[in-house]
Amino acid sequence: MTRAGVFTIAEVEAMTGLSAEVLRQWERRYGFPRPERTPGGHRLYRLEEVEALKTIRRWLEEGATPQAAIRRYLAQEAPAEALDEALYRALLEADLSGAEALFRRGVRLLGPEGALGRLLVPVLRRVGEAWHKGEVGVAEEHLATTFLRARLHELLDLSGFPPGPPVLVTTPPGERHEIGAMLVAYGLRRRGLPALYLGPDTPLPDLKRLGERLGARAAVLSALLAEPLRALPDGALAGLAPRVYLGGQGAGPEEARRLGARFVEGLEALAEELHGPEEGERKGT
Ligand code: B12
Repeated sequence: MTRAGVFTIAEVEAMTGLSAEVLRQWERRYGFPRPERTPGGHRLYRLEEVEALKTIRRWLEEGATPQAAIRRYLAQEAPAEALDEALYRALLEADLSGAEALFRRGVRLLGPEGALGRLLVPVLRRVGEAWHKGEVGVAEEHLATTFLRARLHELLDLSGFPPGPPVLVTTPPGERHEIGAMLVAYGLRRRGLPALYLGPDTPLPDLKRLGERLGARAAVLSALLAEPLRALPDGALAGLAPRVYLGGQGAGPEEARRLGARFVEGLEALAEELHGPEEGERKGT
């Protein structure tokens, strides 16, 4: 044994009966096990991984394939840190039931907001970045994004809809990145606000009409790109609802002011503003 609780590949071979070649192949193909490396590049396995490999070995003997056995282990017992790698791989291999089990485990271990922030968003960014670099095809990116968006939708549906004048959440015209807006809607609902997620890219006159019809308390727009905002004329967002907020990476305080909206940096600040009285009410008018 090299040091307490850490084992070399030869030791793992002896303890589990799995050959070094199989261990390296699984690491490459399935992202599990994930040994650390010595400065010289030698693999070092933790005790929990060795125990997991023994369990997986038992399932193989019972007739499971390596892929199914590893997914089963990850979905049932893996620590939270191993989930994003496993979910990423499951999605790229179109193993949707494996991906579902991994996401559910994430929700159990991290709670819904933790699973969104620490699992769903990092995996989505990774798939998208791989697509932008041409490492992953459009079809794979669509499948993964559709799956992740559906999980987020599911959580949004389960989060309940508090009573009161709704907060309309969407993205500006021309902006198709919608996950930020969905996360904002979810976060607001968790904070007791009746956020209605409309989908992305809503034409502004339609947004205004719906707001008027429903007596909305506010409209919230999420902008990941700066260009769609720049394309809007001065004051384009003013009067869409009694209060209009703009946030996301593509937005900033100056652009928000030019467009007639208030810039908000984060979810907590937005929820606080929305729970508070309107400016007119604050002054007692
Ligand atoms: C997924 C993705 C897509 C998907 C979107 C799917 C969907 N239905 O949403 C698809 C494939 C459609 C897509 C398309 C494009 N994309 Co894209 N995409 C991404 C990717 C990988 C992830 C974006 C995402 O969803 N992030 C997750 C969310 C949660 O993060 P977020 O938006 O930053 O939100 C956080 C905060 O900002 C905050 N927040 C967000 N909104 C709000 C609002 C308020 C009020 C508040 C308080 C907070 C808040 O909450 C979140 C908490 O973490 C990014 C890469 C990246 N690293 O971000 C590129 C990226 C954004 N895309 C990019 C580009 C260039 C494009 C395209 C132009 C590509 C093309 N040539 O067609 C198109 C544009 C489409 C359009 N017109 O909108 C660039 C943008 C570069 C730039 N800054 O200008 C990026 C950065 C990739 C890159 N490295 O080049 N994309």
